Amino acid sequence: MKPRLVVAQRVTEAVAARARAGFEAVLSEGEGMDAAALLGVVTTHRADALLFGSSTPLARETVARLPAHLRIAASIGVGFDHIDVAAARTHRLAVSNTPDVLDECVADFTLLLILAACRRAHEYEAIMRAGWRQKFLLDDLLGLRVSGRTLGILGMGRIGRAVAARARGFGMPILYHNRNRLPPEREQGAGWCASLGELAERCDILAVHAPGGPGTEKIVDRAVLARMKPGSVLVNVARGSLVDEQALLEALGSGHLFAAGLDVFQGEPAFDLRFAALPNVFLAPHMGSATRETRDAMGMRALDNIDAVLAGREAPDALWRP
Ligand code: 8YV
Repeated sequence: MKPRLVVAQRVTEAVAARARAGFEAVLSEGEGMDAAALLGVVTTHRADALLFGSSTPLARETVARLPAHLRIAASIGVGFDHIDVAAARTHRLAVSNTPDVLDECVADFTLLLILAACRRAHEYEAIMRAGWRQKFLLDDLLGLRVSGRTLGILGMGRIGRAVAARARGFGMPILYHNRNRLPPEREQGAGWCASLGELAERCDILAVHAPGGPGTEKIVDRAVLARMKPGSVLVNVARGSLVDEQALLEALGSGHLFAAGLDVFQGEPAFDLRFAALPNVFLAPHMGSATRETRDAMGMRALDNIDAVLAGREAPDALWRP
């Protein structure tokens, strides 16, 4: 008898194939079940395991109502601000995420945002799609040279360090802020700033790589943005909740910031359309991890966690441990 699995949103073909082969699986083709639909199908299918993503929040009330036969809820993604981990612990429900496997692609995407924001990619693209036809002079539409500019990394975890490795290749000095200073082998020459405010003041490009969730809402607030150098750049591939968007819109509109590159927003997918009206913002719809290889690897890693728990072991990427 195969174990019983619910997959709460569409996954890549390779992940779906492994789910079908290893489980009695119910696979949703949609964008992510809401709590009511999830509770219904997990119960009627008598699921042992759940595979889900950030579009299916596991809030306290939902966790409390999940049936006892569900042994693990494995999330596809490294961020877990959509999961009430404390509630999962209370109900002894194993929950897991998928760290490591997306570091390289999210770091690549961060460089894409840095380059696109500094080099005015959105404006150039728009000119081409409108037919170009007008000559530009040597001082028209100038961007910022990336090499030699200091990159400030907020959150020097695995993704932050992968960004730093790439930025070194672009000739960018690196500063970072973490609560605690890293050992030298992890710093690789990057300078530590004791506060986010100090980092904001000293860098030319600020890249946000902090986890979302309680205590991190709007840590890049109006005061932090004001401390950034005039003409500097902000990029965010982490979570929209980390940034005060109203203050960011004002800083971009006034020209205090030269540009921003944004992959994440508050209230996704219904992001604040005022960003789309600004020429100095490069926008993406939360695609940092979106490559075939990485999305496959994320799904496989989530299934590895499910396999472990159903075999009586601890999930390798457990979000709480007894
Ligand atoms: C995912 C992400 O696309 O890993 C994360 O935290 O934000 C993205 O890589 C998303 O979470 C999929 O559920």
